Amino acid sequence: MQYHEAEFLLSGAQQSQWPASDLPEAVFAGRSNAGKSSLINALVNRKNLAYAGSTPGKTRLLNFYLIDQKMIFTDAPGYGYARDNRSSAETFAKLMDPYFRYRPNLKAMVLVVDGRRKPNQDDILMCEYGRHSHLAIIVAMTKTDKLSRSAMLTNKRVIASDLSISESQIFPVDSLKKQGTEELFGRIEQVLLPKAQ
Ligand SMILES: Nc1nc2c(ncn2[C@@H]2O[C@H](COP(=O)(O)OP(=O)(O)OP(=O)(O)O)[C@@H](O)[C@H]2O)c(=O)[nH]1
Ligand SMILES: [Mg+2]
Repeated sequence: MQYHEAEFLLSGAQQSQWPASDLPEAVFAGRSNAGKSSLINALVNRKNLAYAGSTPGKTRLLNFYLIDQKMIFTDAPGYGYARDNRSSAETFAKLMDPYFRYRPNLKAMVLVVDGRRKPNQDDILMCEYGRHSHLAIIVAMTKTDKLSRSAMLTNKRVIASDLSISESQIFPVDSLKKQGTEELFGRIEQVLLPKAQ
């Protein structure tokens, strides 16, 4: 496992609270409980950097992390939490709109989907929103530890087709055992820091 340095920068929602940095940035977006915070922890091999948990709605604000002194990962609140009808991808996108619009160093969206589930309308919307905002889209398919290899491959095909994305941009990961995380980290680095490769 490669070592990565990770530092919590700050947590906020308003533009005035975003960290003043022009390092390339990737936002982790996805349905509530899909595994965004656990994935950030797994990518940098830390247990409790980002706050993860079994109750949906754990992440409330944008949380910014400085990674290896050269890029920023942003953990976003989840959308689609059933008991909170304000949390559809559309409402979420509106809330996040200034961030997508006025954060020039934001380069990529890691769309986090639960590997056992078919993408829903919210995921499709979020993916389109990312494209519309000219972000590179990388899909992280989480919880693959709960799937057989053949089920994982089938679901990967469905996710690619539903999101109109190439299968090569979908990265299966198991955040608990840290399977697939180095490949995903490498891809994010490639997108955010193309010249360094
Ligand atoms: N088995 C398994 N469980 C996972 C994996 N990734 C996340 N989980 C579990 O899924 C639950 C939700 O994980 P979080 O990382 O908090 O999800 P989130 O997307 O950040 O959720 P919100 O902040 O509420 O939007 C937790 O109980 C995690 O332990 C995985 O790869 N495998
Ligand atoms: Mg979270």
